[in-house]
Amino acid sequence: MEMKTIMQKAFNEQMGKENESAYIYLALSAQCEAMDLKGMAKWLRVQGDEELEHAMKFYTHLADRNAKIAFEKIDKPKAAPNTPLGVFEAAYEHEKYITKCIHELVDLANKHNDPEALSFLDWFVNEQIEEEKSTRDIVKKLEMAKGNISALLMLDKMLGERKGD
Ligand code: OFO
Repeated sequence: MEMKTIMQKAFNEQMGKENESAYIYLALSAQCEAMDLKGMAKWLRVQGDEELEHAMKFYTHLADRNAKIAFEKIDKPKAAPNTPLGVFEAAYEHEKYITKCIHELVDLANKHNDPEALSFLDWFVNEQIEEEKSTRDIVKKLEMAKGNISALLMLDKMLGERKGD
């Protein structure tokens, strides 16, 4: 089914937000590198790579439906917080924002009767549950580790085991 212009625009905007997410995660990763928390830096870098994959899912959906592909301007990431807890709180807040964006896309697809977009967005609805959970879990662990260097270093080691480049 041909994609309505309003849906094309919304999908392109979300592709931009996913690319922006990759940029944000890379900035958070760089902050962890600066704090010598290499495991956390790796976890965030791998997450940034996943965000690029999310962007490409939108790109492919647009391309497969012969829709117009347009690129958004990506702003410079905000200065990252200077504590590990602050970094992961920022990640969690960002994921909550992305979940809201995905839910708005679902509402739009419903309103404009686009079953193909709805079926595509299902994956993202579930993925966001996972994305919120993983960042929230790290925030909780960091809160528990507050002031305890060995706990922080153990968590850093554990997060560095995340598979990815
Ligand atoms: Fe982090 O899920 Fe995409 O943006």
